[in-house]
Amino acid sequence: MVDPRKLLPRAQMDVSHAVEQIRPVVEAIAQHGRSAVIEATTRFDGVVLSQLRVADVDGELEPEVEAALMEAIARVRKVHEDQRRVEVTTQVVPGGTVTERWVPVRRVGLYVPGGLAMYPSTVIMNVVPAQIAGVEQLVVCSPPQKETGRPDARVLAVCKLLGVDEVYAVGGAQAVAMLAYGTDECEPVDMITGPGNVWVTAAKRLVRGVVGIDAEAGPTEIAILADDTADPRHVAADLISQAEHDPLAASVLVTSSVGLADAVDGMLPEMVTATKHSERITAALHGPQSGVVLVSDMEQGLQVVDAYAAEHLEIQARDARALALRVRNAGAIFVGAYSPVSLGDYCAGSNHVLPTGGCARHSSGLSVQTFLRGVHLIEYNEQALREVSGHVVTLANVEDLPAHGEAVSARFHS
Ligand code: HSO
Ligand code: ZN
Repeated sequence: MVDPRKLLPRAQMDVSHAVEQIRPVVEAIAQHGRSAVIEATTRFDGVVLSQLRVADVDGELEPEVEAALMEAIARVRKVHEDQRRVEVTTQVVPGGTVTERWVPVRRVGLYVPGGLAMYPSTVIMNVVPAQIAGVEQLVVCSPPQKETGRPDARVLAVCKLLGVDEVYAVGGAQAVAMLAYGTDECEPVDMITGPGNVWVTAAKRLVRGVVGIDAEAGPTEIAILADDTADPRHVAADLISQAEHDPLAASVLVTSSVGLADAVDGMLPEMVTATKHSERITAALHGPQSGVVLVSDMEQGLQVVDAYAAEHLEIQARDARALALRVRNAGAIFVGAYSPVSLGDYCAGSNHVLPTGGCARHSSGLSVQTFLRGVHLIEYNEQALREVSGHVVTLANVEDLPAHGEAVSARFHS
């Protein structure tokens, strides 16, 4: 049988090659700590640091940027506060209960890229859920700039707005290694999240297990499921918007309307030329990962978008909400004409760290849950254990693990 996922091409990123190149750096930091971090920073960033931790976490922001960030923070907080989990106790039998507790990860490291790929909004999308989950210690690492030896002023300003004060001017694979193994000045973390280039991703792959890591993010993707009621100008604008991230970004239109497909196709060249990053947008739109899929009707459209499992799925069609409720696989679904992906990137209140590369088939985006562990508390009294002991012994014997059964029966025969 043809795997429908293979019909829609996806951009690939070669992380394994980078893993081998970065291994010695990570190992040196695991062994020698601070001095190896400083050495790697000198080598890769061309900055000689005397101090890794940033002394005063603060930076300049224009007033309208600060206002927009505050609005984004407020909305993301509002949505994520509703994601708090409640402790549930199930009485299995009288005298026998199981309680599920939700315990936050204690110390989390967030990697924030510097330069072009530095997104203040992504800092919000990582920090806010962690804080709401109850993470006690949040550490940010971001590369030092040549002139100041400090991370980007906007990174520092957002950290200040969010109340994060432990920030290190360390970037790349060396930041991931420092967070995972710790140094004299930086206690190791339990989990690392945040985006990064191929070196950061490779280092995260290397330290996975020593610490928890979030998903490996691939190039961003937008799929739009549209019928003849969609406005071609909006569709084209949204396809362009995510193509703006990366020449490897994917923009896929799935439509039952040849008229819409033609109209979008007709508008794209002029709209692309008029926008600032037309070069990388053109590369993304012309890459094998982008294109138009014509379907016979919305039913078939649903099958295509499910097989593709896009990071972002927009539905611009009649009964958009009803269609959205039938989608099984998507990182986030943007319903109707007035819910573009750009809204979700900044100010919808939803999270923009979402599964890419088809991972939406099995994974969710970043949320409060990402930073919580469900821990079962098992509490049976003597009577409740006695009643079920026969079954435990039987199952232990079936698995040829008699000492398991004896651990129970020992309590009842002296
Ligand atoms: N669309 C990106 C997130 C982002 N967009 C940040 C703008 N800034 C991946 O979901
Ligand atoms: Zn975006």
